[in-house]
Amino acid sequence: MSDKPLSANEGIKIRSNYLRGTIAEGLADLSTGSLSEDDQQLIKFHGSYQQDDRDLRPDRRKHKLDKAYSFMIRIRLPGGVATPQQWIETDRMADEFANGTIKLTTRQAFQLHGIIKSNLKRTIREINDAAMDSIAACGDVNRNVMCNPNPHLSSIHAEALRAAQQISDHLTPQTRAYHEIWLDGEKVESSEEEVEPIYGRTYLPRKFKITIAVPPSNDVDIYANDLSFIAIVEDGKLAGYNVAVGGGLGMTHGVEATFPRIADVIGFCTPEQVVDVAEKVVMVQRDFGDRTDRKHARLKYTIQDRGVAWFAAELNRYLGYDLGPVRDFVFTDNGDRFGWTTDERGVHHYTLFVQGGRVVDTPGYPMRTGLREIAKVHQGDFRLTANQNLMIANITDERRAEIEELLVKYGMARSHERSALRLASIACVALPTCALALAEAERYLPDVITVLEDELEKFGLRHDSITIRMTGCPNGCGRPFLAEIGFVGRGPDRYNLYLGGGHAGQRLNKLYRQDLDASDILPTLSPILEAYAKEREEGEKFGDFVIRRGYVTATVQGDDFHANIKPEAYPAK
Ligand code: SRM
Ligand code: SF4
Repeated sequence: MSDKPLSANEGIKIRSNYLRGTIAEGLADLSTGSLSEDDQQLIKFHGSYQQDDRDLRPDRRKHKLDKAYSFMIRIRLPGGVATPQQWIETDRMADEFANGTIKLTTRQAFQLHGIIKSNLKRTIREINDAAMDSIAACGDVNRNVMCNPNPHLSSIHAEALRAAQQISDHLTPQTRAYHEIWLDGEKVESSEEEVEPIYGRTYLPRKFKITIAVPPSNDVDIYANDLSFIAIVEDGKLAGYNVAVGGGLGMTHGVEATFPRIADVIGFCTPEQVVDVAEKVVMVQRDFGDRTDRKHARLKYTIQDRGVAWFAAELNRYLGYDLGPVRDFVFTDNGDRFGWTTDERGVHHYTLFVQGGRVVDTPGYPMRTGLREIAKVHQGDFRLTANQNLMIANITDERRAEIEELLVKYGMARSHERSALRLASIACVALPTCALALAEAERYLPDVITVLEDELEKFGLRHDSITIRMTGCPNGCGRPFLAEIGFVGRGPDRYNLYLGGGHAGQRLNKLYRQDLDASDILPTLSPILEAYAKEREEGEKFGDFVIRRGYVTATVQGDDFHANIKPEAYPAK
């Protein structure tokens, strides 16, 4: 046991009486738009963050006004599946309570932004009325479980989705606090009456993320997750899953003890063992994760410090049986397949490109209205992808023409006729809502891509898929450290450029240039893109090319992320 004091959040959890704190009282106090410091930590477990509009900060400061507080709600959708009715309800709430947009997140969830405190309870209640919830969408618990959003391309996808839903249900916190506070559920008098059999009173040391992938697609980016299951198909049947542990991307600029890390594949389990393995991985992390330092509390550090072999042995001990040997699998990419696809049953799916995951009407492109109209007639479902895009899924032969007509009417039918670079882009939310953003991302990456597109055209690379991701800070919400081209904010209009990520999301990238501003981006990237166009080998991906040609060295694992950076990466003093 460490003799270092526990982090402040541990005390908040202990005092909270299973996540209640004084949230109910805080909501009733309408003299302020904010909640107490402790309750701001606790509402994360209920799926909400207190934020403020950072665009308005300077003006409000000038006029000596409080910050413009509001709340973000993250709606959990295991495997990213939503019914048309749930889409319609979310869309309605976006107008009625939020800022008129829906954000499709990198973990297949909906986010609503800009909800004022007096509307928070009503919004969460209406989310639940629509058979969705926000519990455990954030906080030190297992979050939204991801899964390939193509559940019916084969029967394997359907089985994988079922497993994702089972894991999600099994790991949902048992506290009645959520029901009491938001849904006016009956009050439980004593905390002793309830138990969290998996988490215990202090939940996990930190957030926990799980995903399931069906190779060859790694669109859910398994290597960025605390725990992943990789479907292994043998003789056309699901034999089971490889188990990968210890991935995570967040780090802090200038603190080398923090680093992104890719998950290690440690064994194999049968479909019947999946939920048990998930539970026991969570328990090992519950018991051994570092509760003294939140910057060192994720499973990736537990595994990095104690070793993969230690973790595998401990997991086997918790399970009471051994995981099997890892089986062969291959990932080819981590992007989405856009436009129409038809599955083995002859059912159709349309994947729509949604820039930055923001569903909004803009002049000339009424995407949000179009999707609402589609939801009104659609008889299948919607699938959010982990790349912030949207699949209108399960469209029968008879219904396809009607959906197609609406796609055309609202300008969405050719959403995928864009450069392959843009289609392979992700941007995190960043400004103005994210409290941690150091720079723009969602509002800026589209412009960066526009500038780069002219170069791609010139070099004949328009149809070459190169993953490009931008985040406003190094927490990694847009998974920039797995991109072939990653921009990570360091300050207003200042980005670190990372190159060399694996095209299938299997390798971390490496710092190529620190502190680029808008005017540096094109001159820095253009010669590399030109060299790629002229000198690449047959089938060579951009991330592999920049390593072969020595622009950066390959990052082997997280502890090597800050090593072997070329001196020219740093601007001259
Ligand atoms: Fe994230 C914190 C947005 C996926 C790593 N993330 C935040 C907060 C809540 C900021 C905060 O703590 O105040 C951001 C809210 C912004 C806003 O205004 O909405 C935020 N994260 C997002 C989303 C919405 C980005 C997006 O544009 O899609 C994603 C929501 C996913 C979901 O539905 O659950 C999102 N965040 C991720 C991912 C990607 C993933 O999980 O595949 C990561 C990297 C993987 C990982 O966890 O290591 C990620 N977010 C973080 C971290 C760093 C964690 C760490 O271990 O260091 C933070 C900061 C923290 O936890 O202290 C963070
Ligand atoms: Fe905010 Fe940073 Fe996450 Fe972007 S990466 S959403 S700026 S915490």
